[in-house]
Parts: sequence; structure tokens; C-alpha cells
Amino acid sequence: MRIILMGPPGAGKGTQAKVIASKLDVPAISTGDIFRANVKDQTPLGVEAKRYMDAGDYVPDEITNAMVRDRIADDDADAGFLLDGYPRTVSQVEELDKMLDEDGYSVDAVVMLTVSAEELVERLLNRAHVEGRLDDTEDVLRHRQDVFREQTEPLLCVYEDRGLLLRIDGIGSVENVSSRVFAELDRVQGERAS
Ligand code: B4P
Repeated sequence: MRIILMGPPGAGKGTQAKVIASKLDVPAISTGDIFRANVKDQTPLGVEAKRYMDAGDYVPDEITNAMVRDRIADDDADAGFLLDGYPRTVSQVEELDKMLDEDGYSVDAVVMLTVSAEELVERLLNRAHVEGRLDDTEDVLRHRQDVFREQTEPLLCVYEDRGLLLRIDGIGSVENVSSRVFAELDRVQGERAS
């Protein structure tokens, strides 16, 4: 399966991506994690991305798209993958469509984790204490929520119109949220098979 995992910052994309990808036996590809690894290693990509990430802005589409194109061309992504945090802009949707189309594939499902604004802020301030991420401070957090609303929420309509969007309640234990995701994926697969 080729699945996209969406949700506002702190919705639990990274947390759920690991569980879902492991069960489906596909790689979880997180653009945020790839950027953070590059920042840590101080690669040219990391130096460029850091400027945007620390401010809570999206890294420019050209950089992000090229990075994803390279990653999904790896052998381990041949049989499917879970994209965590990509696409986040309309331009990234168009580019992903092209990448998949070139190989005769398409997106199978888009999982959107929904979480209230208060819970998001609480989770991320908590993560700030644990991980010390520079983009988890209160001001940057608010900006990241705005960027999500302006640039990423419009994607929901795009995938809803294609009949691919699955809205999942992201509140509750990690296990409960995963169970809801699997139940919806099973339901959709069942419907498509019949
Ligand atoms: P990401 O790494 O995607 O980070 P995120 O949105 O903050 O986190 P996520 O939703 O994965 O939450 P998590 O599971 O950690 O992006 C970081 C930055 O990278 C972006 O701001 C941007 O600059 C750049 N970037 C990434 N992709 C890009 C793209 N496509 N285009 C341009 N730029 C891009 O969970 C959050 C916290 O909640 C954790 O502490 C977790 O333990 C906790 N949690 C999770 N599930 C929970 C639950 N059920 N209950 C309670 N707590 C829970």
C-alpha cells in the first residue's frame, strides 16, 4: 500500500507512522526525520532546512520534493510506503502524483489524524521538555499551527474529492489511535475488494 499520514504538528504522525508501517511491512518515510538527520550531520541540505524549521516554516518545495523523489526510488519502497508529513502543500501533491504516475502507481489512502488545538499545544510543550526541539517553543508552535491551516488544510479537500481521505480521531492512547487507523484501512480495503 501507498499511504499518506497527515495531521497538524503534534497530532502523532511520527508516533503512528512507526506502528502502521511496521504492521504493513513498508518503510515509514518521514520528511521531518530526514531533515532532522541532515541538520544533525550538518549536511548542506541540513544547513538550508534548519533556517526554515527553526522558524516553524515549511522547507521550500523544490528541496523537499527532490528529497522524497530520491527516497521513494530506494528498493525498500518498491512494494509500498507510508509517507509521514509529506505532502504538505498543493505543489507537493502535484509532484507526488507525478512521481507515482511515472511508475504506474497512485496513493491508496490518506489518513488524517484529528486532534484539538489545546491537546496539540500540550503535547508539543511536553515534547519540548523531553526532546528540546527548537521548533517546539510556544511562539514557533503557534506559527506552525497557522502554516498548517493555511498551506496543508486545503489538501484535505483534494484527497476527499478523490475518495481517499480517512479522518481518524487522534485523541486517546497510542494503541487506541492505531486500532482506529487499522479498522478504517481494513474497511476501505474490504470495500474496494468487493
Ligand atoms: P514533523 O517532524 O513532521 O513534526 P511534527 O508535525 O511536529 O510532529 P508529529 O505530528 O509527527 O508528532 P509526534 O508523533 O512527534 O515536521 C517538523 C518540521 O519539518 C516542519 O515544521 C517543517 O519545517 C519540516 N517539514 C517536514 N515535512 C515537510 C514537508 N513535507 N514540506 C516542508 N517542510 C517539511 O507527536 C507529538 C508528541 O505527541 C510527541 O511527544 C508524542 O509522544 C506525543 N503523542 C503522540 N501520540 C500521542 C497520543 N495518542 N496521546 C498523547 N500524546 C501523544
